Amino acid sequence: MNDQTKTTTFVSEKTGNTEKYKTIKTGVRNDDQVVNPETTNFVQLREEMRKKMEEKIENKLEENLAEALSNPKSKAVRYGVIGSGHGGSRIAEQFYQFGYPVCVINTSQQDLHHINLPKENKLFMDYSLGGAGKDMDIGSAAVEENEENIKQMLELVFDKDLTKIDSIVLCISGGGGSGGGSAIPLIQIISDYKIPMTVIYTLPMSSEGTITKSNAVVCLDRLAQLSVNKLINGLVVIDNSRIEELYSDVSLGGFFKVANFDIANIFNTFNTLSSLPTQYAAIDPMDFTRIMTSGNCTIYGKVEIPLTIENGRVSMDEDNVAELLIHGLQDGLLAEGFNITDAIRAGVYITGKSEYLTQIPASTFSYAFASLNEELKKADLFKGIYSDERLQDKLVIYTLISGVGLPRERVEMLKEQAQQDLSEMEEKEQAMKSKMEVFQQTIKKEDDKYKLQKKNNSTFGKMVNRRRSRN
Ligand SMILES: Nc1nc2c(ncn2[C@@H]2O[C@H](COP(=O)(O)OP(=O)(O)OP(=O)(O)O)[C@@H](O)[C@H]2O)c(=O)[nH]1
Ligand SMILES: [Mg+2]
Repeated sequence: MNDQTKTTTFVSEKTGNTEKYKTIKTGVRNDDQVVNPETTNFVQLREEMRKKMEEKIENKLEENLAEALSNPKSKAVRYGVIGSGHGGSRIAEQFYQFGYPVCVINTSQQDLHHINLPKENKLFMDYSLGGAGKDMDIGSAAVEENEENIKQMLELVFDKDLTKIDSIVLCISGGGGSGGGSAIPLIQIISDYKIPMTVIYTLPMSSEGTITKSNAVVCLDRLAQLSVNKLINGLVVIDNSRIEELYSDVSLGGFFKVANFDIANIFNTFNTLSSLPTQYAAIDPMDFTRIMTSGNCTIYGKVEIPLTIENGRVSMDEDNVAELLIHGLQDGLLAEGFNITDAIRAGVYITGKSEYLTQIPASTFSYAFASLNEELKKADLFKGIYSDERLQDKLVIYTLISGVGLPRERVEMLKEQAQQDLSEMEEKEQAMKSKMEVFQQTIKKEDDKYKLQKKNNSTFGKMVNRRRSRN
């Protein structure tokens, strides 16, 4: 083998300058491998090398997208996550698995035990018998009593003055006593740090009981007030009953796992994509922050759009893509009953295999975005297109809509269901009492004072008070 190196100069077509070309090896193994400087078209060669290099960079970025989802450095916003109550802690735990700093609180040691976090990131508020038994007053009082412990944990996990993070995400599963009851005092405590805060709030599943449903509505109402008063900067509403519909084939045991993964994964995807470079269209960290802090409620979701591929080419027209996008958008949201025409801002992140993304004409995406903007009644729409090589014959679209009002229909439905269940329960209670009555009595209507007295004198109230006087 006769290896030789040469340096060649040539005139760049682009700049017109004379450039020194790299050293070229002219290894003579057989005729095919010989690079002859006299006959080789260097412009073409350089073009090929540039393409290869671009492919390499592209692959790196694509690799990064998959990796970036669990890389704390590849985030637009450094969120610190707090979970309260059982459901809230489990959603927060899922964020921890994506690499976010997380801490959780609960009145139940049992429930905390199963949360896979370091011990110092979990705070047990020893306030009641264990759990709040769906009594929101207990969740609220437990937080008030533990203010110093909570602050200590926040400063341990997120550093003093919370300097390790830019913003807080507070996860609350509405309906319970610990999570729901804790929400307001917890927000007040966090607000002392003057750090932007987003609440992820879940509404109950369809099969849940009266107290859960009515608690969920009461807590949502309180959070909505805080959102209006800007004590919280974003209120993300997730509806468990909507997720139940989306995953109707998932077993009851696996439901919360699937739901929590989706809730944290989609949020994390927005936060990750907004930090990544793309050769198409980018939503940058500032755009993402603007969407997240638009006030009122925020909803989000993801949808898969199958691509029709013929002979390795995408064969879909503009109308087709736009239609799928608009229909898919509403279907994929993790909440329902909102009026999306209220939206102030929205972010649409389209992801797909770069091979197919480059085949879809820019006008198709523009048309889809324009139709979407019509649908949202001219919200401020941010558009991102990112490659994701994990995807095959489909696009995955992540949508974030903010500034919408409360989900009126859903709230009314929850109130109605709670009211109906309550009447049935009262009837049953009445019937139960009459079964034990020796003499016919008229049951006195309870006023608030009497109710409170009854609560404290109830077996449950007495037990809680005894435990508290021991502490
Ligand atoms: N998305 C989601 N929702 C959950 C999960 N666990 C519970 N929930 C929902 O949250 C509601 C409140 O339940 P919990 O979170 O267990 O209640 P808690 O805050 O611990 O309050 P107490 O049990 O009363 O002390 C339930 O009715 C469910 O709808 C979860 O892991 N994920
Ligand atoms: Mg609980």
